[in-house]
Amino acid sequence: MIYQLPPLPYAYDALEPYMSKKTLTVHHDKHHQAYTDGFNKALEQTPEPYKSMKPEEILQSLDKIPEPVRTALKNFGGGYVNHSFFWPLLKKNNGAVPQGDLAKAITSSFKSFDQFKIEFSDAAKKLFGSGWTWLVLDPKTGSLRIMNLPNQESPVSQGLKPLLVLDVWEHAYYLDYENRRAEFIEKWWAVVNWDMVAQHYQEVRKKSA
Ligand code: MN3
Repeated sequence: MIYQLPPLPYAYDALEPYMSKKTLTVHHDKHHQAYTDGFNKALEQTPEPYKSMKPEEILQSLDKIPEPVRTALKNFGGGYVNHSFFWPLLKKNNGAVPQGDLAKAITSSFKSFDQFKIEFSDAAKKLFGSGWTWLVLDPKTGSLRIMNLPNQESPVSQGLKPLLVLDVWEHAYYLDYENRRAEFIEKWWAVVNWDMVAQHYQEVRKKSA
């Protein structure tokens, strides 16, 4: 199986002024492409049955895969999967907020939507070095949780179900915001695609039911 870089699901300038055309071009066409290439290379060394699994299933099976291919799959397979998950979660939202079941779940886990935003932004600001801030559903408790993971680690490796994610690697914001990660995080709320988050929430609830 050879994976292709999924096309960006909108124009490169669709998220201006929050994320520039230049940032999206480099981030998608260079960084995501490099993870895709690295993932394909790692798969050449991956033994069966893992080699034929879906990328997410490979990430769930990392502890059974021998080194050094395990680390290569964690880094490049994670980078491939995480960025593929990230792009569709971006869309100019004109101030929209979560609705329906997703809104209820956020309120029930974080007291209020505003409190959720504060906690998520705080986590993203505090993440040291490179990594991603996630909103996940924990199937064991049924509640939502914010978590930071380093580098290209994925919550699916821990049995958690991702709903929303923010890439806080410097390559995600440095061209637009230089070292001002906090400002990037604040602006990012304007491009969260809540319909897509709600869609993920419905899908994972169906699977855990
Ligand atoms: Mn990235």
